[in-house]
Amino acid sequence: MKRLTVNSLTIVVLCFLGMGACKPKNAGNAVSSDAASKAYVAPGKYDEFYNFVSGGFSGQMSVYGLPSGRLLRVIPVFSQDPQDGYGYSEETKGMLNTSHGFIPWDDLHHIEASQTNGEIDGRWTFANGNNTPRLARIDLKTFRTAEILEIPNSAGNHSSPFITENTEYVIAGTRFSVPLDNSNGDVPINTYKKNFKGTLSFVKVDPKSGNMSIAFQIKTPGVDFDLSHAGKGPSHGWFFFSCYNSEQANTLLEVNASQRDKDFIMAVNWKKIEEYINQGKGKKESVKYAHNTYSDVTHSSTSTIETSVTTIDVKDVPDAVYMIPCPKSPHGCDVDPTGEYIVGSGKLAALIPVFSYTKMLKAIQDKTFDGDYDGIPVIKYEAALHGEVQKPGLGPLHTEFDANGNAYTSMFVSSEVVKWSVNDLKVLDRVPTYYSPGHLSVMGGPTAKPYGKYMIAYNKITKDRYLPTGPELAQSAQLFDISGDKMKLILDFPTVGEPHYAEALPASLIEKNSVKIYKIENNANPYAAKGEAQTKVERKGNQVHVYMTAIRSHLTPDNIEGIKMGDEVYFHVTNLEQDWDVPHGFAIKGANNAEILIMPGETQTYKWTPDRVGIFPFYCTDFCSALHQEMQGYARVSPAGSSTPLVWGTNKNLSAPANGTTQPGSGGATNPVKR
Ligand code: K7E
Ligand code: CUA
Repeated sequence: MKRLTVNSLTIVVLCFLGMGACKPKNAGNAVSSDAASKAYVAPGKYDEFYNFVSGGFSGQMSVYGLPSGRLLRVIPVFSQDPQDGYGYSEETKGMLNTSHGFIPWDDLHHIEASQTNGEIDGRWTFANGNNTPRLARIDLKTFRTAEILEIPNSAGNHSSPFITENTEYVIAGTRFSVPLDNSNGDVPINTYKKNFKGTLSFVKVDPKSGNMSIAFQIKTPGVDFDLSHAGKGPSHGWFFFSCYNSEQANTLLEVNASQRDKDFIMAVNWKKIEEYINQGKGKKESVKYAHNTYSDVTHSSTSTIETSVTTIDVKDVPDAVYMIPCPKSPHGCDVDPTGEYIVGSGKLAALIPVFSYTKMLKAIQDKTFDGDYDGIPVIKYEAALHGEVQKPGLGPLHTEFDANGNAYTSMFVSSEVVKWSVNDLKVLDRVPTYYSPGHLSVMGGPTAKPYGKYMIAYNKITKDRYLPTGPELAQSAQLFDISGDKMKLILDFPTVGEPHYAEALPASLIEKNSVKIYKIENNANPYAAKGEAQTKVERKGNQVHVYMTAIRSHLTPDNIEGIKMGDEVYFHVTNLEQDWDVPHGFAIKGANNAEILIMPGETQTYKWTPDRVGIFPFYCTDFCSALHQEMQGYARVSPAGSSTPLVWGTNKNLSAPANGTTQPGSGGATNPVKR
């Protein structure tokens, strides 16, 4: 959620009443040097965890080492990244294709790591695109976005990408209910109740390749789905979704969607729905959505527009969907490691309700219902309730768990983290955060076997916490040692973009699988030049294709003539290196995109449309060797219709004259240059 989601009036009133300290005291001296040394990782030493952090409105995912807080990488996912050419190169543009065309930005909120038997397996992380609904899968061997799947019949994919305990499904619940894609959307907005619907998409993950496909979508009454978590252990087979706006308001939601005392957690028995689907109860509907994959062999993306999806209406799946009342505009919906307890965090509630899976089942069996919500049975609140955490703090948002039966809940309004016992619901400890935490992350917190040890609060507001940087201030993470009874702050570090959810994975699961280079002999990019002998320049109509290689410290060819105004020039650059950590970059003056950064053995393509006649320098953008500054060249652009012949080479005297009369015998091979 973004900054002041709890309406500002509430905050002012609460602060005024002295019910919560909006700015904790002693913000500067909360850390002893003894505590801080726990976050110290000496130069040259490795961190214990990789921490994958959402970038929010940056559309990226960043990777930090823990406990040091050192930034290791920013992985481009839903947004173009000029740092490595993602979304700019011809090969990666397709990753950002959607049914709306090329969409170079999104709002990435949640990270979920793949699991096997309820434990992190270190293969992939998933991420949601909140604006133009999408799901992404990141390959942890390469730290690259391997796949992006658009979600049809959806608007604001917030309740996502939470997964089941064997990564059978990754979920996408719509935040905005809307008229569905193949219905008439040209309706008055105030016909929300009649025409707007919600959907919950169950996306199947291929256990081997990781490839995603939409198995089915459940159509629900129009509400806002906020967050979710899968059941695990005994509750495996169920999914729990918090929803707000059960009032079905379509305007001024801060007031109109805060009317009811309780909204809901929707409990979905997806195993049962699978059965209905297998019995043919689903309906194929025509929709349009993009499915983009990236290959490490062709070093290219493929974007396919899919045209149908299977939907099933909640009304047609009796005994599979129930509502549990949850006070008051719930946000986080978190399941404890045992799978027995479901925690709902009502943003405006002064307590935290904890539901029991066993009690819920019993209530369903005994039909202990309190009427229905648009046909969905509503379980009596008390019948599903394990109990309430009393006076936890103000503005509860998200809860994480450790390995010892404790829960940690972020309090946005009172700026603190509250530790409580899942069994007896007693508050055990509280610690201030600076300021207004959103998500928390305990190491392994959403799994069946948390590692515990550290907890991080991701803060929305930092105010005076760092050196000022003008009106826009850093957002930040705060690392706490939770190995003892009391939580201890040990480190602050600023984050890239706005952090929402994050997950930390033991380095031992990932480190050993990290890809170092791409083998040049496996490079199947159709434009690869797998050696300098294969370099060439070809004209196809007004397209000029440059098959270029890069190796320390020259580009081949580095002189190109015969490009003309009106041409589109494609530089297909293959990095011939086969050593770890030797990328080369490429850029040319006046190109209106980014640079590209090419990893060893890879081919990437840079498109340039010259806008004037003249000489255009190009160069390697990554400081790759002592003679990196020498890694440069020139392209000559002649007027349209001129007769300058197409010639190219490296360490070769090209013979095209100034006025464009053709010389015989020009063009072709390269004189090899020693490294
Ligand atoms: Cu609370 Cu989008 Cu998960 Cu942010 S959401 S904080
Ligand atoms: Cu290659 Cu600098």
